[in-house]
Amino acid sequence: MSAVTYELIKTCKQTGARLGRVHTPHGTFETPVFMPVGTLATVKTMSPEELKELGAGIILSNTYHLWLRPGEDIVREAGGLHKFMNWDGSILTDSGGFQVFSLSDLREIEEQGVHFRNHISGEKLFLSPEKAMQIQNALGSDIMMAFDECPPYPAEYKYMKDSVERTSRWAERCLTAHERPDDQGLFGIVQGGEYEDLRKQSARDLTALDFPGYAIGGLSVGEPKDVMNRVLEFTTPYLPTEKPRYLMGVGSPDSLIDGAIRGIDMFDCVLPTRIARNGTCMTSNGRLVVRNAKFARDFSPLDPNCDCHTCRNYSRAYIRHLIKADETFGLRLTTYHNLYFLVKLMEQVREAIRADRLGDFRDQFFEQYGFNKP
Ligand code: PRF
Ligand code: ZN
Repeated sequence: MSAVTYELIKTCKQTGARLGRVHTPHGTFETPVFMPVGTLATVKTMSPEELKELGAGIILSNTYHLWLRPGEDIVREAGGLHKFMNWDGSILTDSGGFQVFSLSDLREIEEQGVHFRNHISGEKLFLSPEKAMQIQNALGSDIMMAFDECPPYPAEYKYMKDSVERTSRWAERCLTAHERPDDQGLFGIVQGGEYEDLRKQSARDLTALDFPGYAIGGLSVGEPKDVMNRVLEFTTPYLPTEKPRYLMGVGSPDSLIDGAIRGIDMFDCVLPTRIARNGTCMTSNGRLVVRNAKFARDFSPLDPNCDCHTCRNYSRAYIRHLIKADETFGLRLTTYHNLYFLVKLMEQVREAIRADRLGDFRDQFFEQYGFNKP
């Protein structure tokens, strides 16, 4: 029995979206789910108690960052990432592949792995499938990700084909190097850019290796929205229905709903926490830049339709004041609200799937959020 299993509860008759449950050694969460990002073993500004309270069942962390500091040995000595950060829910760790490509310059890809420079110290480093597995085994995350290449958008067909084939060989090496299959599940990552035959080839290669779950990578890298939706539509049919599907790095409310409609179960993104720290909130009526001068005397909550701790107790005027004055409490209040907003949104998505009306829910949500406006 795999460390991570998926239970499909039902599919929405209106859209085909999936309602399910993922079981890990640190509990069960319902899907579709949004996973807050805790890059450096903390979801910036939030305590684990607050994450629990706002309804998060799984968070994401990063191999690359924890490898550079404090180093995976320290986390292992602490008793693993859960103990180190005092989070007893599920944890997924990204493999470092994407971070190497997005954060470091001077990278050089070869069959064995990737040479690059530490984005903090400038020191020369090398990451490989084996190293990424060794680090994630030391961290002890519930879900580990295979070491992949996330090519830029757009990329030439020939480049993408070679990259997909290498990512498949790397995935096989990850499986071989994985030392804790009984308490850590390893997910494969489908690449292939916008090319239908390459997505198919990637999905075929990876499903042959029988991972307990599959991610779709290489999206939300600058392509138009309709390209992402089309890629999801032609990729998910090649993935097994009895395993969870994770769309990496996607977290805008519209994309979460449109991803769920295309059969995605898991999402993560820094978007809600990052924009919160620069004074932008997601609300049922669209984005609200609470930093703006027009909120100086607005004593209403961030979102009149939200019942989160922030919205029940604090006004736009107060939060604006805190953020303008560089008071960290302001960042905690907006971060809490944005995470609550996405966690609640996914709860509503699951409720709509249960009632076979996710299509209607999408129309209503888009109308109110303002996505349908020109
Ligand atoms: N691969 C990995 N992590 C990722 C991505 C990917 O393609 C993306 C793409 N949006 C985000 N995070 N390993
Ligand atoms: Zn709120």
